[in-house]
Amino acid sequence: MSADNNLDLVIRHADVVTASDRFRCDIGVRGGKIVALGHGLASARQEVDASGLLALPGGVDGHCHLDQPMPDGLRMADDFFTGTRAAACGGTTTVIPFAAQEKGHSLKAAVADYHRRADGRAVIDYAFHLIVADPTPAVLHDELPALIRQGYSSFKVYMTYDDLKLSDRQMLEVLDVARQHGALVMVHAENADCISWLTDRLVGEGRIAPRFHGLARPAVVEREATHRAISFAELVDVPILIVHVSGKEAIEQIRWAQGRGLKILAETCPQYLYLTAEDMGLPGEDGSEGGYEGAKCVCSPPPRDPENQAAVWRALTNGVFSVFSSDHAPFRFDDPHGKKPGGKEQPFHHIPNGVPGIETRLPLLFDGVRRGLLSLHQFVELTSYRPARLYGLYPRKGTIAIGADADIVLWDPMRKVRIANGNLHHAVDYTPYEGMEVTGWPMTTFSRGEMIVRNGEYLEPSAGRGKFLEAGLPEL
Ligand code: DUC
Ligand code: ZN
Ligand code: ZN
Repeated sequence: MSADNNLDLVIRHADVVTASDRFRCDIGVRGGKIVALGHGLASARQEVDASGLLALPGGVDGHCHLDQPMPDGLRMADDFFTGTRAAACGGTTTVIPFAAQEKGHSLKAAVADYHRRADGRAVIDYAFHLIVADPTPAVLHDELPALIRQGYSSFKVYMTYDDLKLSDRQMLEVLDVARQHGALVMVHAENADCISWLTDRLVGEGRIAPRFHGLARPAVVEREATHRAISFAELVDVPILIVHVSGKEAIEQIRWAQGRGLKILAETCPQYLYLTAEDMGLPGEDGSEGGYEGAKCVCSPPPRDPENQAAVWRALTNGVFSVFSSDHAPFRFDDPHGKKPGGKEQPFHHIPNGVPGIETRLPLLFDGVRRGLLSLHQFVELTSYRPARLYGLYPRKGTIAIGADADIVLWDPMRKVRIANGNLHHAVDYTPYEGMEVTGWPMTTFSRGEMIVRNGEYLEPSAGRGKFLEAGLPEL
């Protein structure tokens, strides 16, 4: 092989898997891009042997929360540095967290603030979704159209949470803007009034332990809102994506809509495959209502039961879901700014919602490949290719192809790992998956051709090397 200074990096003997293909080749990288796929490529400044490993497109985590401003003295544990570090160690090379509008404030200001939080901190590339919490005429007619043109082409709306929720009328108005401009709306589908009525009743009865969070948000509450969101999308004639779907009843609504030819996309997350309502607090032996440890698994929608977990796995197998994201929402457990607001154990409705999972997302789903529930191609499709397309980042992200960014993960499909928080790279003091054993782990991660994790070791690339990605319009 002749020396060829043109290539910065060659990954030799790669067993490349994309959403559609599998082939063996060397991967040549120059200037952060894949420039050659072939056999016997000329030697490069850096040579890596990928024998025995899969070469996958780096993961695209299309739903995670990093350094998002929080009300009431709460604080997310992960900022753009620790969050993207953990993502990279988990085989993810692009994250898409949320620039969240506060009611009474402009959306543009939220985006500017969020850039300040990301600048100089991220170690992998990132785009932003928007959260539209106050769709005033100025937001609908000026800010949103301008932001879509500037590379923010997806936005989330909430049907619950007092500080975020939209009325049905507001939902329709936001969906209409998305239709006119080709953007994608992500919907958090839970019925706010049902939740507040159930919460008041539970609290009135003194049923306030973390596990009652699940009883305040039963499946029917998610099912009703899912159906309503689908109806709005049909009325406005625009695709939507229902995020963090937790189980059978919401899945039935989505399948029903898809069967009618509506473009209803859906996302699920690791917590709905691996956690159940019991994780929010088993009754104690003395019949007490479960301890505060259950707060670690409080998220919305809540984890349900094994039958629902099986339904979520089936829907992944059958193509009901387009994307698999972490919904990483990092609150420390033993922390007055986290799961113990004000330093005290709190009634369930004052526990910040969310679980960490940015680093464990890919290994937890890969277990479905080992169990024969998903093909390798489905795994790549759900975790990288489809999120890249839906959020306007393809073909720069989401595949291994000439011209794409060299965001590549060398994956050991046989490696057994027992998940332990001590080995993770986020800034949260727990993982809800502690002690679970998975087979398959990301060994080496390249971001735009730079090796940032080697054999599981984080190489401490410079914070701020991660670039902001202007998203194009969604490709559905
Ligand atoms: N639910 C959300 O809607 N967002 C963050 C985490 C959660 O549990
Ligand atoms: Zn949500
Ligand atoms: Zn979320």
